[in-house]
Amino acid sequence: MKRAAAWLSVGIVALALGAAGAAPTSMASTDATASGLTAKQKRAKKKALKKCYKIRNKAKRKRCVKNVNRKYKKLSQSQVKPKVAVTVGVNDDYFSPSSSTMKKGQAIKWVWNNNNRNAHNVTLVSGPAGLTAKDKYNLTTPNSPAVGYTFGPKVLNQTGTYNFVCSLHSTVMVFSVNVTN
Ligand SMILES: [Cu+2]
Repeated sequence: MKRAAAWLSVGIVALALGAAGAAPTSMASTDATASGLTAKQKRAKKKALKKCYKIRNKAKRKRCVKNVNRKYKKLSQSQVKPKVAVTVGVNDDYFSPSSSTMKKGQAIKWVWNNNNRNAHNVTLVSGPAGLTAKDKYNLTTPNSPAVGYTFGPKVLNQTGTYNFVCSLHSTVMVFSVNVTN
């Protein structure tokens, strides 16, 4: 009798642990998909998944679910507006501030001062290792008009230090941002 009771309680503990262990994972995945999708897109995703679950072949069913999840994850990410963490003033002839910090995945934006008389640009001169050529190209402007110009928001996805200059006034117009995890 005693032994049976002990086994029973072990079983209950294991069940409770199992439930507790499963809960965070399912919650996290709901949150991730919920973030950037409209109600209509959420319904479409649900419908697409339902269709997948009807597939008898296990491998095909898995592939179907994977594809649907991937498609809507991509969509949700593309719809999330980046948070502008740093706004940099572009002035005659200095950036303000001249240095800053932000988190990976946040955005930076440059705003030209309305009292400017000089043209300027934003030119990335060095960045974290692993920055792609596309990223580098994407972080440089042509020479601007003196006023009425903005650049960004640009999301920075690599940690490390990005050094910018205005190549027209490169000795005085310098700006660096340190991106952290
Ligand atoms: Cu300049």
